[in-house]
Amino acid sequence: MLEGCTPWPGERARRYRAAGHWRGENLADLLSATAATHHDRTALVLGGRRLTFAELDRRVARTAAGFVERGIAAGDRVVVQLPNVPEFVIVCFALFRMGAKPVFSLVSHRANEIRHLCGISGAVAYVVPGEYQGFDHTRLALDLVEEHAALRKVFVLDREAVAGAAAAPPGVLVALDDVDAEPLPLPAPDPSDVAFFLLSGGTTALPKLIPRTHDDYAYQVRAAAALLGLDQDAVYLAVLPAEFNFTWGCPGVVGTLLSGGTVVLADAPIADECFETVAREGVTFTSLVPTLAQLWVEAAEWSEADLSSLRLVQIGGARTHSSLAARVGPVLGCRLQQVFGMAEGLLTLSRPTDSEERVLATQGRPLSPDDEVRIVGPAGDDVPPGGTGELLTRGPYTLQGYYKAPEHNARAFTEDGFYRTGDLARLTDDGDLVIEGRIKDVINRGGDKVSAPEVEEHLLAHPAVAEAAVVPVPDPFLGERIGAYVVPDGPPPALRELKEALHADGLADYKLPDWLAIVEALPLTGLGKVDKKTLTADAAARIHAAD
Ligand code: J2J
Repeated sequence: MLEGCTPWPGERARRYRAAGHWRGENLADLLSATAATHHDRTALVLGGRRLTFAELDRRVARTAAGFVERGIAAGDRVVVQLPNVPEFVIVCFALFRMGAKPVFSLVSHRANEIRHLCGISGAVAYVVPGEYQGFDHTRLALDLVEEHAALRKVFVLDREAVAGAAAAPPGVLVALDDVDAEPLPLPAPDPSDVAFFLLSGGTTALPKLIPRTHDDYAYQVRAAAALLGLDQDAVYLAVLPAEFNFTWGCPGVVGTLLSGGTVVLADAPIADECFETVAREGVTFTSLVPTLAQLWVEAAEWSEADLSSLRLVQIGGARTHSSLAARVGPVLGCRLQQVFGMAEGLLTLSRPTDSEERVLATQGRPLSPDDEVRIVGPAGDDVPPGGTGELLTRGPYTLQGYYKAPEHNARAFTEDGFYRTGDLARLTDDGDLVIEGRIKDVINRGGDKVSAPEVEEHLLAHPAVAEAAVVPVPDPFLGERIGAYVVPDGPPPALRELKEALHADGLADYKLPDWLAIVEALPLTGLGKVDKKTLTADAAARIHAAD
């Protein structure tokens, strides 16, 4: 396994192989094998663009050869930041084929996040859209090339952005279209090695990289696809960003493609546009965060679009209110599946045969019979059956360690390899998981995970801020928003001023505080740490009083 990653202990690896979970297959070959069977069927759709499996496989092979021609080698890391376009899929599978490792970045990430990703991954290349939603990614990429010695290539989706870019060192900027060469015989990547990196939702100031192997991810998507009964008639609408684990492989984009089904990419999650796409393409399933599901349900009550092809909507990523869950099926005319998941691994899902009561009230059961789940109290002991505690897990597709993070790993994993999720959960008598809250210092803003320490660090860098603590504040739509408690240094800053400063710092916009309380001091726990429980309760009371 790539240096800096933690392999599964031998005994468990043998068990997962013996059980047939890990089959020694790599994701690129799996796609080629599907293409060989499904040749002329449609693999990818975006608006009027359609690619058959044969075309997709050929583009992947040519792009892989093109990357090799441009000096990208097996083992290299490549930060990939693209919206939901076919090229995202092509680039990722091309990198899988040649054994280079995509590092998935959200399109909303800015200098702060990308600088860190390039630094920690030692990326040699960065794939960008050009200008997207008013932001000049090419400009940022060129700045980062100057900062990071390892970073020597920037591949740009929009050819015009290459021509229009301010003076770049020769050979650095390359239009993605030009990454194209006669397919080469390339050595197959090792299935037990890292295929790509996902980002952690982050309990630390800077996001950690999650290595996902070919073996573990192929298993995740195969098991999830089997659970949903996917076959070549599946049509998946990728509404959320494709680089989100939920969209990419739960079973999502990869699971649908490897089942011979069609992936329809949505370039915006707007309900009415998505409904037209559902009707036009005969979409059979999709995955949404609760806030989007809410918007869809509201829009569907007015819409005349034909949603009759839709059989299943998966909802996950954040807490789903039972009132919303109850409306999904009747209004959208399909089944609901609750999904609890994490880029680190463990997925729990309700099953198609579950009673309505179970589907509405729980987050279902682990995907794999070999997922091990424990619910523990603060001292690390198992709580009595039915009790609430921290969810710990290990299994055939849950990481054994973040990339190059030995100190953090020592805290995030137990000695026997269980990952401490930081989520509070309980198990029902039927074995279903119910998520009750969390102990990690993260705000879940409508499914977007924001590390409180990261925002605090940026607030503290502002001259008008002496102390800062970031906590979730309740929000009827997003579930939670980002609340900042600030002890000022001199005249108190306004929320707008802080937001502008953090934006200028290069922090992604979804991490900017939504709400500000100026206080004289921050409450402390007996151990002298900021008492976030008190602040969270205080924020909820203030919001409630203001309503
Ligand atoms: C409450 N909290 C949830 C749920 C995730 C499928 C689905 C989601 C993700 C994801 C994913 C939740 N109810 N149903 O990767 O493959 C919160 C928990 C969890 C964190 C992980 C997938 N579903 N959460 O959301 O890595 O706090 O993955 O630990 O972005 O989201 O976030 P992330």
